[in-house]
Amino acid sequence: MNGIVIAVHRERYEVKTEEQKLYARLKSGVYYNQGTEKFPTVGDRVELQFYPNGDSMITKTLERKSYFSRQDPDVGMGEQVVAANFDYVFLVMSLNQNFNLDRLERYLAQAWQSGGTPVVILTKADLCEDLQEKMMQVEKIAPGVDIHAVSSVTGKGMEEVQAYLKVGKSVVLLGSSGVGKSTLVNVLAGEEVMETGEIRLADDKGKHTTTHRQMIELPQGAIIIDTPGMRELGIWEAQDGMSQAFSEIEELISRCRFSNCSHGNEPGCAVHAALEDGSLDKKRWIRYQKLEKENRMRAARNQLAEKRQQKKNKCLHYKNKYDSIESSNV
Ligand SMILES: Nc1nc2c(ncn2[C@@H]2O[C@H](COP(=O)(O)OP(=O)(O)O)[C@@H](O)[C@H]2O)c(=O)[nH]1
Ligand SMILES: [Mg+2]
Ligand SMILES: [Zn+2]
Repeated sequence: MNGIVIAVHRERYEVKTEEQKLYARLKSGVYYNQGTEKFPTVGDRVELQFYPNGDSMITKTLERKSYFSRQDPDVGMGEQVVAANFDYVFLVMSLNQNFNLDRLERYLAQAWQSGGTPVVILTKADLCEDLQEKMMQVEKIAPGVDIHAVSSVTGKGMEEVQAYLKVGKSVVLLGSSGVGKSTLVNVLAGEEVMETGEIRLADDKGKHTTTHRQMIELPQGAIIIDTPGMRELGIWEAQDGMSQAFSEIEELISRCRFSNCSHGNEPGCAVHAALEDGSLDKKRWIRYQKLEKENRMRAARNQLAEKRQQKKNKCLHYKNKYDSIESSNV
């Protein structure tokens, strides 16, 4: 039987199959011990053995078309996937205090990396006095990406966003707390499907309102994925994502005369020329270099961590072997 993971509790998974919703656990030999199956997350398609009288068993995680990962908060555990198989990544940023192009640029690289299609949603348009100017700034750093300005108060832009929410499509929401993600989803749904900031303030127990509903089905048939982990994406490597987010820069670099050009004072440097004639914004170039460097350092760090983990696994493997020899000698 196949199903989709719609929520992850500690060791229990809520899975939706064609017929029903059920609880399942991971089959131990496949996932733990010497097992190599990838741990499922929200949005994952899984194979399972159905047990009518208790928790079913997940036996396989099917291949993902897109996913987001972060560094596992548990030290040495490596990458943790937090959402899978979505079509769009809504990068939600408000047009007032939260407006920050640097952060959006980072999110864009990660969104491209994930395999989903990024869409920039600028919220609280009703509070913005220089919408044209801000839209232009975003267009500059998000080449090839759809950008929508919306307001949950006036309804501006809602029709444009509805166009993504077709049956069978799924959307991951990415954006800081307070930018209006929940309010937006509620307006799109036409009903209260997510808790918003105001309600949380009203019952004054904001810290405890961790909802287990991580996948929300909208009346129009699309699915919204909102996982707490998404907000603190300590970025994993985003090398491919960088290339797409900064495609115009990568294009320039490919035209430098020397393939190992450092874009300093070498002759024939296309980056240098573009900076000179103003077709490449100096600030964007600086941010690109910064992100590139971060990425390289992260890759090196991850490689090191992976090596350590492999070594640890090896030790564990020998220890287990030794233990089993010991016990068979008894
Ligand atoms: N003026 C204005 N306020 C909004 C809009 N969308 C959300 N808000 C307010 O922003 C606050 C945070 O909204 P919420 O949806 O909970 O943000 P979330 O943390 O991103 O889910 C709430 O007080 C909302 O009423 C909007 O389009 N315009
Ligand atoms: Mg919210
Ligand atoms: Zn160059």
